[in-house]
Amino acid sequence: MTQPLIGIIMGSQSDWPTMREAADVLAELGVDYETKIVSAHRTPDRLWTYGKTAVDRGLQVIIAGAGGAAHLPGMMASKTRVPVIGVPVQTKALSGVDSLYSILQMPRGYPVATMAIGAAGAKNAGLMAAGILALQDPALAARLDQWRADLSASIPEEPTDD
Ligand code: RP5
Repeated sequence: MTQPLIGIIMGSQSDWPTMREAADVLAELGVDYETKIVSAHRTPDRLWTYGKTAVDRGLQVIIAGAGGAAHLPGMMASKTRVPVIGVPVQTKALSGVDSLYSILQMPRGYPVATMAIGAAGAKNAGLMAAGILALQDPALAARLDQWRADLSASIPEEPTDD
C-alpha cells in the first residue's frame, strides 16, 4: 500500500461528521488520504509523533480539524513544515467562533490556512488540498477542473418556488 499524500486529522471522534466532508471530496477526486484522531490536549504525544514523522512519511498536506480550544492545527504547524489547513469545527457553546479564533490567530512564523467554520470549511479544505497536489499532478488537475465545471453547471440561472 502506498503512503497517502494527505493526512486528515481531528481532535475527537465527534469531529468526524464534519471532517468526513474533506475525506468525501478527496475520494470523489480520486485522492488517497489517511484519517487519524490526534488531540492536542488528550494525546499530545501522538500529535508530536505525527508532526515529527510527517515529512519523512511523504505527507504533502495536513488537514486538521478541531473544536473549542482548537490547538491541534497550530500545534501541528509548529511541529512540521508540511502545510496545515485548519478546519474550525462548530461547537455547541460558541457556534465555532471559539474554534475559528483558536485556529486563525497564529503567531508570525507558523501559518495555518484557516477555512470556514463547519462542514463547508471541511469540504473546502479537501478541495484546497487537492488543488495543492494538482500543481504537480496533471491528471488530478484535470479531474479538479471537471469537478469545478460540474459544480458551476449545476447552479440554475433562475430561482424557483419549490
Ligand atoms: C476538541 O474538543 C475536539 O476537536 C472536539 O471538537 C471538541 C470536543 O471533543 P469531545 O468532547 O466531543 O471528544 O478537542
